[in-house]
Amino acid sequence: MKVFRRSLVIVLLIIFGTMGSLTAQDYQLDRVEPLHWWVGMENPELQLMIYGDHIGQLSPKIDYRGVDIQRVERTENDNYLFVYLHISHTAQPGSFDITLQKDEEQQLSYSYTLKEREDGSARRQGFNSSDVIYLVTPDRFANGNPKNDSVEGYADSLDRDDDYGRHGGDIQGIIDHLDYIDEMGFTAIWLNPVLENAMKESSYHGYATTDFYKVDPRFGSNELYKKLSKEAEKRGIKLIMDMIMNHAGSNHWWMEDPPTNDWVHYPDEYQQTNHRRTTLHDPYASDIDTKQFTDGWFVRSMPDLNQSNPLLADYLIYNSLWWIEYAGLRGIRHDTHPYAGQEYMKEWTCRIMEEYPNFNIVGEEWGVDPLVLAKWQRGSTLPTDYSSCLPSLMDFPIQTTLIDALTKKESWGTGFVNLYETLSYDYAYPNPQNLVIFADNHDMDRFYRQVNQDYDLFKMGMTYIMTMRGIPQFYYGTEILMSNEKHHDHGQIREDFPGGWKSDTKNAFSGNGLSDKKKQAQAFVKKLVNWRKNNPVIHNGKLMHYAPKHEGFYIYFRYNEDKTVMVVLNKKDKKTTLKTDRFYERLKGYSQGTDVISGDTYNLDDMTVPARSSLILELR
Ligand SMILES: [Ca+2]
Ligand SMILES: [Ca+2]
Repeated sequence: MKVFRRSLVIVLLIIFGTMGSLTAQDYQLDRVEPLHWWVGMENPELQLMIYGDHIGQLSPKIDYRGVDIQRVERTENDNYLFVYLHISHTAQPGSFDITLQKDEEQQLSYSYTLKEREDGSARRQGFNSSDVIYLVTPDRFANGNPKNDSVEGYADSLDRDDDYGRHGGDIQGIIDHLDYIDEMGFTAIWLNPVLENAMKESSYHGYATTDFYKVDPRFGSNELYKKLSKEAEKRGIKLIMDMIMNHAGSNHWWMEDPPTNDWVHYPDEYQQTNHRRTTLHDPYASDIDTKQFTDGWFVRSMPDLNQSNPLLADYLIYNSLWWIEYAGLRGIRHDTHPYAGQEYMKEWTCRIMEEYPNFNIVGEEWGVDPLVLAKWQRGSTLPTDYSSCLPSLMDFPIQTTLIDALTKKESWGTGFVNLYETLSYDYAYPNPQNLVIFADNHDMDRFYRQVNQDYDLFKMGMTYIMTMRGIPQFYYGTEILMSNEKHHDHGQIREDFPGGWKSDTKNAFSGNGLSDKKKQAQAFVKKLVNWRKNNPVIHNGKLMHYAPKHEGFYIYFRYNEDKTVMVVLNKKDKKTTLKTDRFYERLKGYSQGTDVISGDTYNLDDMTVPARSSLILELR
């Protein structure tokens, strides 16, 4: 297709070269992106990508007070124009015509709009450690609109029997159940990507973007996504958008007619990434390994975008800013963060944070060693001179060691001591309090499976995540002990939430048909999350923990000037007396503690801790 169009252009040029120039009918305008913009942005520059037949042969003109064309970039493909505007801080909201001319004669015109920003837009507060994030896979949570389950023109249609097919969940379904999310105590929602994935199969997960400016119609529309944001906001819930700068879907519209020959890496011969993320800081890494990591494709269906092309680099940045401003986002979860390379991730994060200084972005770096993660966090001085503006990272080291701590036998070097020691590497992070901690997510076995469906361990893990430093993230369905039968089966991990579909016989929103154990778990999570919500001592209090003595206990304290909370995790099979004298630094002045879940009060000098239990004691 690409070759065909190019040769067509050449043929046309030869024909018209002898006959004179192309006529107005030969030009066609298909897209202008971003779809609109705003006045009063911090950065006065804006890149417009204009796409359509032979657009590249035309010259844009704009006559609007405060808006000037800074420069025009043309590429080897004459179906594109990249127009850089300067929008002065005095420019007023309104619409203007972009006229596209040939030899001073207008061939096409497009009306472009500059909108007014919402009050406080630049100062918006991103998600932070006072929040608990609920992660939802939109196709699998609730079907609020059965009419959009299959959409004409989109090959991947409804098939609820296929774990990897589309199940019909959508944005309306999430809006319909915001009250449930709110009542559970969650104050932020992160949805797996919602942009168009016009892929043949497995499009439900959303990680193969085929249009960066369009919500997938099977999920809803841009307007509905914005409505979700507004409805969430009313309940004090912040919306976090999942974004992917590293790759697009192979059916992305520009793959048939790319703006430049280097728009994606390895356009002609498939090369897969080696996934060796450590090449980016390894002092001994070879160039070939590093290049294969950043430039290789994630998978065959996801072409690797070449962000070292400045036009693409800008395109993606303006796209991210557009969504923040348009949808009122309070944060971004950035997929496969290191894969787009250090330099670009610095530029992307810094330009977003310059525009929104209180915003938050959490990057996915699936490293299990804090030293691999720490270098990415804003303010890091490790290992050398690299510093980006990324405020937060997904805390994979804590997730991994939490599972080890809960499931492995206590010994000198295994069990709780793993967790204790992993936390000691917090020294490497500029801001450990801003890391996102979690027990599971959409890419790994359900937490309940990871702890071998042991309910006591489940409660211990949840207690840890909700009382530890950081920003907890919770995967939908974990509150009702959802578990996947087959190890690492993504389709099963992202199972439908019961009650989200009219025909469901079980309903986790109402509790109808749920087993007692699932109801119990849900009530436990609800109590825990709501308690955390109202306790700043957990949001930003200090932390002190005590070395586990391989007897099955792990004890830590969260404290500030007003309050001290003692957390006791006990893996022992029988009730045990806990000697508390070595905790004197934190117990000074306190004699009793009341468990926030059971309401039971314990004397601190003579504490009998129930078998296999977790206690969150508010000290008095
Ligand atoms: Ca639907
Ligand atoms: Ca890449």
